[in-house]
Amino acid sequence: MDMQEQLRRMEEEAQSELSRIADRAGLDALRLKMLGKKGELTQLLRSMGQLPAQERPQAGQMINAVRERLTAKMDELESRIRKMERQKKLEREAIDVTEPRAHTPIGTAHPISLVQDQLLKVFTGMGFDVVEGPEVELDMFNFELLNLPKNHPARDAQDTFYIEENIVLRTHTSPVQARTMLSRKPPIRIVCPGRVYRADEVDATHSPVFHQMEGLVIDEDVTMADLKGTLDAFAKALYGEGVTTRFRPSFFPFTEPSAEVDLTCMNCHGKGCRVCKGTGWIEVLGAGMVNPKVLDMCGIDSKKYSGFAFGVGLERIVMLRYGITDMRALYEGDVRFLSQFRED
Ligand code: 2U9
Repeated sequence: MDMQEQLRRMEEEAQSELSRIADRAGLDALRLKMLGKKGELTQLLRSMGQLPAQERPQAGQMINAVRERLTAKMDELESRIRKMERQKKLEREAIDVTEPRAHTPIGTAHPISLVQDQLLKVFTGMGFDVVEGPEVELDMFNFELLNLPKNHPARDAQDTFYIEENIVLRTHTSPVQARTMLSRKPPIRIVCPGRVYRADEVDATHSPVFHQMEGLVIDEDVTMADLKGTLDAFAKALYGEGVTTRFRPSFFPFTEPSAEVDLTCMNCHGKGCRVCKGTGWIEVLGAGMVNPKVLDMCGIDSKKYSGFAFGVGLERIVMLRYGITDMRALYEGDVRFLSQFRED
């Protein structure tokens, strides 16, 4: 068989194979079979050396023409295959944007967090820093430096969870203030929110774990008027202009003088109702001027500086705000209860 006939058959066969190929693997195989290093056409080109010299140019031209035709056909098929693959990929990855999504419940902030955030906003707005500290505390920071010596009744084993003889679960956030006084110089203006622990029986108004926010201001010439003004501004920011404060004398070892602080009842605006038991006032804060003994123990010169402190229980504010009558609902984690406090 002469070369021309061989070439014709080769092309015919390749064309017929090409018409049957439907995927990339098949095309690659044919390309290799015809045009690869050991491909049929390549071999034919090589064997040209055996032809008489005058026939070579024409043979070369013919082989090249076949190669060009096949290459063009293969390239065309390749582009068709690529389109097909892309189409298949798109179909495989299709997303039905109209399909209803699986229900993903969205959580809400806990009502205690909502109230804590609101209080922090008010105090940071007045220039207070927010400071946090450990919940497992040294006796020294929780009691000693706050003028609660070893035999003080507030340290009774009934009130305090002891980890070791000198390590307790903090019973208030006051140790955070004591630590801050030891590490910072006045002026100090801080609020300390956080979880505190007391060995109380659980009932509608008591829990062994609850939340407080305490505040401390220390500078030169800080007076009871500053305390009153600050808490008054706090009450108004929280409940509106019509709300004011009332101070009643009290006692805390860490403040002197000390006061229980009432706010105008936000339910009846002072007229007297069920919530305030007819008095027109609601007790929400404790406060006082920092006991000079405490200032000195915490490394602050009580002759040069004075300060005030206050404390508020967050649970009480939360219960008043949302009309919750049993504190236990705040700790049970029932989403039917908690989802009622979404603020959006
Ligand atoms: C330092 C000095 C003084 C913090 C204070 C109170 C008054 C107070 C209660 C409110 C409700 C606790 O959660 S509650 O039961 N707190 O009445 N706390 S003055 O006084 C401090 C704290 C730290 C160094």
